[in-house]
Amino acid sequence: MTNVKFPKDFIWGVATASYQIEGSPLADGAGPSIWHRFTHTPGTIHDGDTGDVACDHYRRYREDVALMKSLGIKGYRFSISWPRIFPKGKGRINERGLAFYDRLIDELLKAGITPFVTIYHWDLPAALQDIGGWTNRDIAYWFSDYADYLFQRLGDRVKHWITLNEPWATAFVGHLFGEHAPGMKDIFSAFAVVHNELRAHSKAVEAFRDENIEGKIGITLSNHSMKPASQNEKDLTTARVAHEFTNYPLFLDPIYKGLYPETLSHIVEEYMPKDYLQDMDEIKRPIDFVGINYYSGSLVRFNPEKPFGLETLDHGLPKTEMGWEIYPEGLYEMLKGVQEDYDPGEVFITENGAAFKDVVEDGQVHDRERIDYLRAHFTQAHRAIKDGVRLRGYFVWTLMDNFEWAYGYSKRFGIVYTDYKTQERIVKDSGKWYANVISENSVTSE
Ligand code: IFM
Repeated sequence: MTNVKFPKDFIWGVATASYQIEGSPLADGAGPSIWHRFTHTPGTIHDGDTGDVACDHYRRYREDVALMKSLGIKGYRFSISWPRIFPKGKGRINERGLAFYDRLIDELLKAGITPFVTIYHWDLPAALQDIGGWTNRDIAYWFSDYADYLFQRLGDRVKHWITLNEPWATAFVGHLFGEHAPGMKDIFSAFAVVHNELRAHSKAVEAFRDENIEGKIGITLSNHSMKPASQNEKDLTTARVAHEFTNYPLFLDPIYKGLYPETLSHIVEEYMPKDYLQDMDEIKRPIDFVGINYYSGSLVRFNPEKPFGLETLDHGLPKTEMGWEIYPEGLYEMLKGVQEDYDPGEVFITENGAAFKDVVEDGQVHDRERIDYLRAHFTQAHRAIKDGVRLRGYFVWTLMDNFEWAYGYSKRFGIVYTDYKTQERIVKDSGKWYANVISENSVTSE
């Protein structure tokens, strides 16, 4: 058994997102989001689930903050629902929507928990979708105006801002695979979205700097380890392209270098919006930290029969309830890669966690597998710190079981169990274990 100690001031946190937990999507003058519309479209979501109630956090946030406090949580990453603040995405402001986040932030600060605000975690105002959503170039202005308003109103208390959560998923799961809102299946739209997300991110960072408020701003990116299945030249190149396309390089190369990743750009050039190169200088803009989301990994092999010659294979490792292989070393690879490739001032793991089939027995949830999963990933995070990564915090996905997008409520990722009938929260064994990790600031590996 070895015990690894984390740096003093390391931020142990949990993460959530507005549509996944809040419920009351139209309360207090909010406009509908694309997710509200999508979930109310038959056939889109497992079992016809919606976010209408979710964890009822909009009304129970005080109890949820108290719960976090009782676990010793130091940081809370949550997202703000754009259509609560701007019901039509732009123009008229809805003060009652903002008031909810005002109260939440005050409650967190009172509990000694540092707020990390994600400005966009997928719930675009439906009114903006009606005029093209993320495919419309003007979204860079709509988004930065929205972000700027948050900086002005909440920037006295929020010191960590994340512009976008997993822009890859918005572009490809939402616009190419059609599994997420807005449910489109068009490759040209998907690449236009990537580009407009980068433009919007950059404009918001510019607005943040112009406000001259104290605080840090970054972006959160999804990652899936893509290791070559062999040392064969073709497998190596395919794995490289898969990494550039699926992971942080697709967004961080433009942000840090003003270019899309080299190998990839030759392949996808034809799908990029016309004249995209003219925007690259503006996209390149310093950020203060990078947020890494990491869950799983695959092996990559070249197969000419597959689109772009890309075939992914299992490592042969155990899987979570999502069917995702548990590959903790991939977290180390991502952290190390980000530090070496861009040398960001700070790095946060903004999401990591796992879904398992949880059962309540005598009022308890013995989720041994989740503890093992987290322990293995914490250990890799520690290894990365030892090897020079400026990792400052770790946000477990997620505080409590919630609406897992197209999977509805069928997948449970929480360290707290949500009983959706009664809204009772039950701290799982993993939650108790995590509380102990936080209080000791260390992890014991078996
Ligand atoms: O639930 C999601 C979250 O909204 C974004 N990252 C991945 C999580 C698990 O699928």
